[in-house]
Amino acid sequence: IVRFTSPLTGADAVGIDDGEQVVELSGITTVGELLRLSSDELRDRCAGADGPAHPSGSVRRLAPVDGLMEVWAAGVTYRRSREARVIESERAADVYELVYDAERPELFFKSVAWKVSGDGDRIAVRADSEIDVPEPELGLVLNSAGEIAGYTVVDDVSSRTIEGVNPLYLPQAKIYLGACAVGPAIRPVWEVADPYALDITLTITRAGETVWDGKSSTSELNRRLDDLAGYLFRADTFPDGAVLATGTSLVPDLPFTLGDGDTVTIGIAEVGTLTTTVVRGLDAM
Ligand code: DO4
Ligand code: MG
Repeated sequence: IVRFTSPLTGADAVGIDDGEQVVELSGITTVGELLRLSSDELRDRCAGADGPAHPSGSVRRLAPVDGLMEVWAAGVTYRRSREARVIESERAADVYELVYDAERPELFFKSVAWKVSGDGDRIAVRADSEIDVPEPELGLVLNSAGEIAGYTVVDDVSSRTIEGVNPLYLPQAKIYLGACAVGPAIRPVWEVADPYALDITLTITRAGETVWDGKSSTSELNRRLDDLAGYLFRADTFPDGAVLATGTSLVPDLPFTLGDGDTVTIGIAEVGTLTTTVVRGLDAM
């Protein structure tokens, strides 16, 4: 499922991309509208796509997040994330140790829809931070009933400098313009046989050279996906659905940091590849 600029009208559109062509879903203009449907209704709606068709490579994809959709994220759901945060936070290390094993997961708000970057867009590191990293994460696309409707790729771009000083600074480390990228598409839930067996890769290139790369798998996740979604919907409503990033398992060793002009490529098997370019500071976004 892709959100894109219609070459016919120039307006935002939603369609089904089979790799060769994108077929518009007539009567639907936002992903949020699709996420008001149940998973069964969504499946029927996708199978019946009958709008204008465009060659797959010819449409500009937009982040598949719009309307009233919100992006949320889970934290410390992989051992590697716990380890890296214990090292960087020193005196507050217990906070991360405790939440890794706690029944209630860490969930935090990440972005409103209109601020989300898509595939081919820019992401940003803060000008008041020294160590900044991408966080490649499997994103759950949740419908308004809280069901997993599909999967996407999320980059939970983060300032390690700011979070490392004090975990109470987490919103400043995690929520700012350019800190959230989602895309390039939504892979429907019925097309992914086992979401706990997906390879995740991260490649960071600088002036054409790879400066960091790594690989992990959702098999290392310390939580159940339905459980994370259940906590998000326990005491809140999402009329247009939500994206919930499920935590990172790839964290470069200190003192690696993203730099201005870096290219970040995140691949999740069966879900997609999200590529963005880093800029430094608000003025460059
Ligand atoms: O606990 C802070 C954030 C953790 C996080 O974003 C992650 O584990 O991916
Ligand atoms: Mg994260």
